[in-house]
Amino acid sequence: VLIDIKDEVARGAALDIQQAAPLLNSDSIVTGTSDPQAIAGAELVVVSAGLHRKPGMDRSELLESNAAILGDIIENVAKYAPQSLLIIASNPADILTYFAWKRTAWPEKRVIGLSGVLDSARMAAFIAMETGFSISDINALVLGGHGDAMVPLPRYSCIRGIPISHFLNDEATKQIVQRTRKAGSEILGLKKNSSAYNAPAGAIYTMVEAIAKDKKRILPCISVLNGEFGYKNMAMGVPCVIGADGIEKVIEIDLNKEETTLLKRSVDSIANDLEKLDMLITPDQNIYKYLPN
Ligand code: LAC
Repeated sequence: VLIDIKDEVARGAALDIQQAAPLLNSDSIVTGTSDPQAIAGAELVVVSAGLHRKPGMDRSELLESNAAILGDIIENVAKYAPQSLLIIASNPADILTYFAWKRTAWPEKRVIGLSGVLDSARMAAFIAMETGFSISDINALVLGGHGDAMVPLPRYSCIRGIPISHFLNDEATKQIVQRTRKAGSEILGLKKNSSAYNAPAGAIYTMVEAIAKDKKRILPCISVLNGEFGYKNMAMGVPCVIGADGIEKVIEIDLNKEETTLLKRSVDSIANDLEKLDMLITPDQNIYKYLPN
């Protein structure tokens, strides 16, 4: 079921998907509505509502408006689908994932944010474009926040198990890292009236499939941290085992000095936004300050 405050828009979008079902050999029934109660009993809810950026804007600039939009939505999810898992795709995704976790007071593993699957796909696409090798053999990893300070990790990126440093020199790798960080803005700058759409949709599909089929995939997703990588009371992209229970485990990988510094920079930018969120939410729902261990 698709839900939008604009009832007819939701119904139209649902019909469009329904009419694609025969072509995808799918017997799914897709409906659209503005009634939040339609999610009653849902096992998984994906929230992609909110404003998108205009060219030149930072994702953090959406915080105030999108926290307001998500406040009501999260309340409805907690009310009508209290047993569900929640995927947050709205921006700024790290902050809003934390916000959703705080608001629902659900266990950390049930609230998952979209970031690393998308950012890693982008990095993999750039590696394929640069090397000319099949995307089937390319595996990239991006951690940290879903903002310009995100941390693409060339050392953990490979082509059929062979580190990318075997194929790409430092300069080429640096370009790929930079382009990955700005990949969303690059698209926005070209399209102007819409942010990226297909790659985020594909990333959400990947996460939903891992949950629905209990695949135990290792996917970089935004998780609320409880000491992992040295941080707690905040959320950011980390490697997660994703299955039917949501984030079944956060996998802590070794980071070298440079990678640790880059992650800290990303954390600082998230912390900055969390403080803004702190001012936006009422005292009884107050968040704790993030605390590096
Ligand atoms: C992007 C937006 C969706 O990265 O955050 O394209």
